[in-house]
Amino acid sequence: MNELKSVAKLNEAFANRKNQLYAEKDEGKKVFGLFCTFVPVELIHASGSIPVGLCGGKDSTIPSAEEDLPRNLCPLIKSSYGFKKDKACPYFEAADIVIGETTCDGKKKMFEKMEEMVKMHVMHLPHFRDESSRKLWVEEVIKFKELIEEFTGNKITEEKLTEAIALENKERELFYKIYELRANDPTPITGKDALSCFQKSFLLNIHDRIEILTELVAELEERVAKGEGYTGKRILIAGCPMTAGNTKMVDIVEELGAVVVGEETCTGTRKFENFVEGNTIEDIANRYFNITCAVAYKNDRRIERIKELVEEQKVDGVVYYTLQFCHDFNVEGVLIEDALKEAGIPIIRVETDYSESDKEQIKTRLEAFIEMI
Ligand code: BJ8
Repeated sequence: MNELKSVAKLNEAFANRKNQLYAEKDEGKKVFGLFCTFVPVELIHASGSIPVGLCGGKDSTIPSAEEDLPRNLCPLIKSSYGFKKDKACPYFEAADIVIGETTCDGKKKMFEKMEEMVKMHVMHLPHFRDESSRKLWVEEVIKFKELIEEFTGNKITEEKLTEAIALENKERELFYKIYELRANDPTPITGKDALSCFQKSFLLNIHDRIEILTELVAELEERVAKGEGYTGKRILIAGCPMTAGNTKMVDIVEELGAVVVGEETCTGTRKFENFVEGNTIEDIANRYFNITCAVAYKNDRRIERIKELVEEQKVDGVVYYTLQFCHDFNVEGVLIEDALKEAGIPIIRVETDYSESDKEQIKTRLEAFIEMI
């Protein structure tokens, strides 16, 4: 099948992004480096600044990180730290400030060490999902707005905020549409290309993203109308984010002839689901508060959402993917496996890191799983 033109355009925009970002910086815009989908990017846009996701998906920077951090730590945390230490990520180097959050223990403690290398602000994310936690989070988002205004010297006006909300909501709408199209059989896009869209959407300029994703939707609609696309066992990957540089699971699944039709991850549904409903700071805070990350205590909504996605995307089996030493997603995986088995949904749990050393072993396990479902 011919390459999607919009995906080629996305790759081109990515190749130019570093220069474009530094040019925007030269114009006086501040760059905010981000680790997590909990950070409300609308506020950053509304101040005339630029949010960018930071590197953290490669093995290459881990040895340098392990000189400072314990080895038995999540590879995403070590890789990110190593990228900053080695000055190997252009986005990290462009960032005027890095925003962290109190999600998992490893990240939050790593931030204390990273603060020696870069200016940081850490948001307090409560782990309960009750009303008092929601209020605390609204307060944190207000504090974040104040920090942005002070740091950039730009006032976040109601008008700018409304504009920023509309832009981010537009991108969410496009990702919803892409998911609807992926629900077709044959599915019009590979998991590999879909993941690339998610990974790059953390890096590209918001206007470029909207333009390219709009074109992608049109191309996928055309494929669906012609009945073109990819067949094979339909897989949902659920679990940890697959940060740029990390395509290991999708590669293995698709090398085995199956096709990934959804990602219940922060490089998937957790990035785009739920709109900001309204134009106040509280409306923004509420949208982010509902992200179903495994760091939450009692995260039942996540289990329900995975079951719904299995139905919506016509999934044959779930690959539950965790990074080594990610206790939140690993332990929650036990609860999810129980719930899915009870519902008669095939699931396999895979724990891995960024190295290639276990690839063949994972391939053998997944091959048997895919044959069985
Ligand atoms: S909202 S998933 S981006 S915290 S770093 S938790 S893999 S041990 S990244 Fe995440 Fe925000 Fe949640 Fe999404 Fe585990 Fe590693 Fe921690 Fe991780």
